[in-house]
This record gives sequence, C-alpha cells and structure tokens, in this order.
Amino acid sequence: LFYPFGSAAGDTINAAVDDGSSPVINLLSPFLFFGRTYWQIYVNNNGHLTFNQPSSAYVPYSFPARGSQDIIAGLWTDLDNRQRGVVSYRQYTSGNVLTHATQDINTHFPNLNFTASWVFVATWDKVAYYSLTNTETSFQVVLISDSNFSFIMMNYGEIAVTTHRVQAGYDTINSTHYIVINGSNSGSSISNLRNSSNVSVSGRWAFRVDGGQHISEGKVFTFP
Ligand SMILES: *[C@@H]1O[C@H](CO)[C@@H](O)[C@H](O)[C@H]1NC(C)=O
Ligand SMILES: *[C@@H]1O[C@H](CO)[C@@H](O)[C@H](O)[C@H]1NC(C)=O
Ligand SMILES: *[C@@H]1O[C@H](CO)[C@@H](O)[C@H](O)[C@H]1NC(C)=O
Ligand SMILES: *[C@@H]1O[C@H](CO)[C@@H](O)[C@H](O)[C@H]1NC(C)=O
Ligand SMILES: *[C@@H]1O[C@H](CO)[C@@H](O)[C@H](O)[C@H]1NC(C)=O
Ligand SMILES: *[C@@H]1O[C@H](CO)[C@@H](O)[C@H](O)[C@H]1NC(C)=O
Ligand SMILES: [Ca+2]
Repeated sequence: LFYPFGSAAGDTINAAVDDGSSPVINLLSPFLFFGRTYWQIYVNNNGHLTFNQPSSAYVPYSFPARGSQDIIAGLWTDLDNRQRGVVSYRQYTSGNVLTHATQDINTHFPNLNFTASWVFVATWDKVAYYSLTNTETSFQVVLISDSNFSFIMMNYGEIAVTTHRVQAGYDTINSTHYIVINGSNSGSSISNLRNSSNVSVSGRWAFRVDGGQHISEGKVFTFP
C-alpha cells in the first residue's frame, strides 16, 4: 500500500522536534490545489502539509473551518517524533514511483488517461503521540500531478488509538472545498482508517484536488 519511504528510499528526514516542520520544500513541478498553484510546501510533524508557512499546530480544528489556509491532513493530531518514529519526504519526477502513481490514478480515476509527471511522498513512520512514547502510528500523504490534474492519496498503516483530538482530510481557504475522511475525527476509532477506503483499497483514500481549472499564461483552461 505504501509508496517507498525512509532513508532507504532517499527521503529527506525531518528533525526530531516536537511540533516541528521541514524547512520550505521547493517543488520541482507546480501543484494545483483548487485553483491555487503552489511551488512550495511544508511537511509538519503533527501530521499535516501546509503551503505558505510551516505549522506547529498540534490541536486540529474541525473541517470546514472557513479559515485562511489550505491544509492537507494525513492525520492531524499531537504526534511527537522525538522519542519514536520518523517523518520524511521526497519528490520524484522520473522512475518507478511515477509509473506506480500513473497506474494507481488510472485505476482510481478511470477515463482521465492520466500520466504522472511529479509525485511527492510524505511519510510518518511509526511516530508516537505526544507523551505516549510507546504508541506507533504510520501513514502517508502522496501528492500526484501531471501539472493540469492533481490528486492526493492518503495511505494508512497501523494507527494507534488516542485521546488527543484528530482530523484527516483537507480544507481550503474559506472552506470552498473540504473533505473529512470518514471516522477520522474520533481518536478511539481511527484504527479503522486502515480498513476503510473510498477507492476500494483498504487503508487508502484518494481525491482529485485540482478543482478542474488551470490558468496558464493568462488563459483559463477547464478540465472535466
Ligand atoms: C492517452 O495518452 C497517451 C499519451 O499521453 C496518448 O498517446 C494516447 O493516445 C491517449 N489515449 C487516449 C484514449 O486518449
Ligand atoms: C494541460 O492542459 C493544456 C491546455 O488544455 C494542454 O495544452 C497541455 O497539453 C496539458 N498538459 C498535460 C500534461 O496534459
Ligand atoms: C475568503 O473570504 C474573505 C471574506 O469573505 C474574502 O475577503 C477573501 O477574498 C476570501 N479568500 C479567498 C481566497 O477566496
Ligand atoms: C483491519 O486491517 C488489518 C490489516 O489488514 C487486519 O489485521 C484487521 O483485522 C482489520 N480489522 C478489522 C476490524 O477489519
Ligand atoms: C462515509 O460515511 C457515510 C455516512 O456514514 C456513508 O454514507 C458513506 O458511504 C461513507 N463513505 C465511504 C467512502 O466509506
Ligand atoms: C473519496 O471520498 C469522498 C468522500 O468520502 C468523495 O467525495 C470522493 O468523490 C471520493 N473519491 C473517489 C475517487 O471516489
Ligand atoms: Ca506534537
């Protein structure tokens, strides 16, 4: 289920800092997110991705928040990689990972004849919850693009139960678009994430997130 990750896959590894983040990651290809084009991203240790600035937020707000940021939450909660677990990421513009992503997207979203040109994989591997150093939670957020279409995929492994607040899905500026993954906002039932899906693959949730519109050289292109 998981895409390659960790030092064996050549990932860059986040510092083991509670509530920390990656430095700014410059994207090798633009990522279209509901009409906004991003050239940078941050991988935040508390289980989410943000675009304009890093985020140390460890208590999730509920989606839709009608807030001022775009956010992608693999599992937004109070994770702590100081004692246990690795948060890492890598982007690809060639190789097997693109082939794999192309196959997955064409399976999950038939009729688009999609060919991935860029894949970004962020992985939280066996990370503990804050103050519960013997817990282990593993999940991945994969961003996939051909520069016109864009997708996000969440892959869930073993997810420990928790009493911390939790939230998985995405939310946009002003919540014009948002998704809460079923059952992801209850810490006592999130272990079921690995058994549920919206694409008939247990543990995987996939969403198309370009918004169907691409602006290039002042022209607006609309896609099905
Ligand atoms: C799908 O895309 C490939 C390459 O982009 C192209 O060669 C092929 O003709 C396309 N197939 C369909 C059914 O549109
Ligand atoms: C993106 O869309 C534009 C406008 O329709 C088209 O010219 C271009 O070939 C598309 N790019 C890809 C990678 O499909
Ligand atoms: C969000 O809503 C505020 C208040 O209505 C508005 O001023 C702002 O332009 C909106 N932002 C976007 C990106 O739509
Ligand atoms: C969830 O999936 C795991 C791994 O596939 C399996 O071991 C477990 O029994 C499943 N739990 C339920 C409630 O289906
Ligand atoms: C999510 O939950 C709702 C309500 O319980 C249900 O109708 C829907 O089918 C579920 N969706 C998926 C993809 O499991
Ligand atoms: C994934 O799930 C959400 C809601 O649960 C749904 O709106 C969306 O269309 C689903 N994607 C696919 C490919 O079915
Ligand atoms: Ca934390």
